Amino acid sequence: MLNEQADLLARKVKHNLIAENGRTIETANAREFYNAFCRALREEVMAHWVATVETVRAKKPRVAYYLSMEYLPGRLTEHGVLNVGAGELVRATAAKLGRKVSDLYLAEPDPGLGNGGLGRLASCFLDSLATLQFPVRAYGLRYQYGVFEQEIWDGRQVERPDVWLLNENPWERRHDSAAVTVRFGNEEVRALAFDIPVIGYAKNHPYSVLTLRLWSTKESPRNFELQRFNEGFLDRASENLVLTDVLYPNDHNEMGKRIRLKQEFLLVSASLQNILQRQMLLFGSMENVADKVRIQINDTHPALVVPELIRSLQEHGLSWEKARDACMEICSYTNHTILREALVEWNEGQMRELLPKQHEVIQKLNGEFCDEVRKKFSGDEEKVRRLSILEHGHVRMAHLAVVGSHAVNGVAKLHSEILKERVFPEFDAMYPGKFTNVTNGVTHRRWLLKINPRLAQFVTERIGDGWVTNFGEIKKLEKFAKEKESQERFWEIKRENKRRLAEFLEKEDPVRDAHGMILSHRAKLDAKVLFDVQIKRIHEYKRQLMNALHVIMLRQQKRPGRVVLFGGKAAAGYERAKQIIQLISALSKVDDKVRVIFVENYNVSKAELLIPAADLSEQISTAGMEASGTGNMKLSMNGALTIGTDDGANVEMRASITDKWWPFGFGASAEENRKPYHPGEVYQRDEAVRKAVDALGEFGATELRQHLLEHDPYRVLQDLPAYAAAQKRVEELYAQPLLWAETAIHNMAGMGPFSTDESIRHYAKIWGIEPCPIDPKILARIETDYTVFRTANGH
Ligand code: 26W
Repeated sequence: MLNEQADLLARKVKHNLIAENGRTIETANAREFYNAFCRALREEVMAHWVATVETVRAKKPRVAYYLSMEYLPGRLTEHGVLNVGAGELVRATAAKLGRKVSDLYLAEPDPGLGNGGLGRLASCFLDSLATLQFPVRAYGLRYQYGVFEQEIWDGRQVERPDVWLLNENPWERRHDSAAVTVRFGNEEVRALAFDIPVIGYAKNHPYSVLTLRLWSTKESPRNFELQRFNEGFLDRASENLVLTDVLYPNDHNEMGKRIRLKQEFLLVSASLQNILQRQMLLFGSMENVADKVRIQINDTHPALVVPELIRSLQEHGLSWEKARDACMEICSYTNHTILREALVEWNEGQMRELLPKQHEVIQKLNGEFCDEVRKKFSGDEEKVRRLSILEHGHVRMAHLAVVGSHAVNGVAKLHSEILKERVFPEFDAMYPGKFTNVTNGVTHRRWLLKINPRLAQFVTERIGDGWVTNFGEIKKLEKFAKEKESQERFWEIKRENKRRLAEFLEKEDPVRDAHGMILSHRAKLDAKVLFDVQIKRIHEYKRQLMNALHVIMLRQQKRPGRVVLFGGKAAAGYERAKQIIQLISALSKVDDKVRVIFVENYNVSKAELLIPAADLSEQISTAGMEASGTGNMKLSMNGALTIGTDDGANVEMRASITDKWWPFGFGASAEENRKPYHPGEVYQRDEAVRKAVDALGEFGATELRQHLLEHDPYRVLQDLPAYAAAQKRVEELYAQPLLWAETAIHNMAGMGPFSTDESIRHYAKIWGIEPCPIDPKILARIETDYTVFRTANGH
């Protein structure tokens, strides 16, 4: 059976190579082989994709639309193959064609259409939505250049363009009939749709395929403004052509750029047109739109959907009141950060100029809203000013999103509490019940099953494979934590993963000189020592600097060896984050048994290598600052122990794992972090801290030192002594490998609540949608039609 299927697929790949690439299997290069193979696979997926779409079209359920400026899907092929259970088939097929599967999987670029947590969360959600067969569609932008590629030249970050679309992308399908025109005032831009299939996991039923639709202005020749060109304005003539060219490579920091505003509106307007067209097609009217459509606003970036939806519904004949009420029923908004500098505000003048009609709607909406506030708080003008969407010539996008939605959620319990009590307290009083929490998760199918096959096998051998679709079952692993055989097997697997990472770093992680020339690769790592891992965007609040100071302490105190791995990008204009990278790089140059490695260009693919190899997971943000974190979950389900503050989702992880198996918690609480604090006092009081801080100069970090002593806004020095004490406990436990393994297995067992399957069930309640599995009759009909084509091809 497998052999026959592999023969068939192999023939299809060969056919595809000849038909599309003009190549034979003998002459095709790696890239061509990859393209042909993926096209053959995509063909297999098409019937399910069409059947998913047609089932929804036939059943006409309420549908949720996910709007996000960012996605970080990671490489698609291997994950898709795994989800449909075709791993063996693909391996056998590749073998028949004389190629390695790894050549197939690794030839694929990693699409960097996002910055970090927010984008990766969106992609985990899509996996769960597809697997749970919810009627959902996702929209985003097809950036020509994703987040920059990071190189480290003599310790400094250098940004390189990410050219992921250099070659044809076999997983996207351009959909010309879905193109729409977006209007900025009188200016028109054509947006083209590119669809990417999101393949759900399935074992005992047909798998569903969701659509991720990405808009691009690049490919449409209409977007070139000949008139402007003739007037001599080349840059303005092609502005709309390049609108979707780059992802703004910034997280937690708003930049207020005109092109960014245009990008946000492009996503909103193109997606909404598509959504409302579907509504008209299925129901022939907007009367029931508030019943049939739900829209999720992923952070404030797509918040312009509020005025644009109200405006469009009025254009379709609804009254102002009906349009406004429908908008609030339809929209909900997720907040992903409370950092001030990330709360987006647009200049009102700019918005009026670029989006006059939408601005008018915002004004009217805000007028009504302010009156409501006055009524509720008996004319308290101070309150009105604080809540208003428009303030001092700015449009506050978070306020717009809150006013225009029926549900607002944070991404972990602590974060949602802080949102309600500190960021939007008056909004909460205004609209009781609107604020809720949906704790983040990760898809354990990518982040355990796919990236750590040995550990996945370990789990399945002990508790069966039910955990793959019902992650709550991971709890059953508890029973095995005490078992010596399991503890030893755990270590075998962890060591193997550590060796695999070490091998990769030796071959692929370069050390470069000041001109970017590769001098060498990393020296051999000892898989027996502790692998201590901090991987995430470089940001002051995430406190990579505290970790670096601790490395200095370890060395000064001649403590046992370990490997401290860092990975992460700094926003191009974020000077202090770049200084932190320089400091870490300087530390990595010192030959010491406490080794430091800064892994270049951290992205989803690198995460997939690093996470299974981690012993210790660094989740050390200043309590109250990290909304949730999701790397914390990935590392923990791969058997790393967390050293962490009571921040974001750490709090809930700790509660689920229980204090007994959470030995490395430390640091001030979010509440304590509201009290005044003087870094100089810690420096005076604590000798170990003083010595470490004073050594910063040796590594060229005098500015960082100064900043710590005078300001230290993220309280690095405050928590450093407690952090060092927790690290001491790490050392002690690592010296007892079996007890460490027991603890790690308990940590894995406690991760049940942190699958995105859970988060998505919660969102589905907010949206009020039900699963809509493929109708077998529809699939059968489509497969019949499809088979005719297959036969015509001689298969
Ligand atoms: C436009 C500037 C900008 C860009 C991105 C501001 C803010 C953002 C994001 C909201 C930042 C972000 O990615 N936040 C992270 O979201 C994750 C998913 O919910 C959380 O796990 C992280 O804690 C949070 O920092």
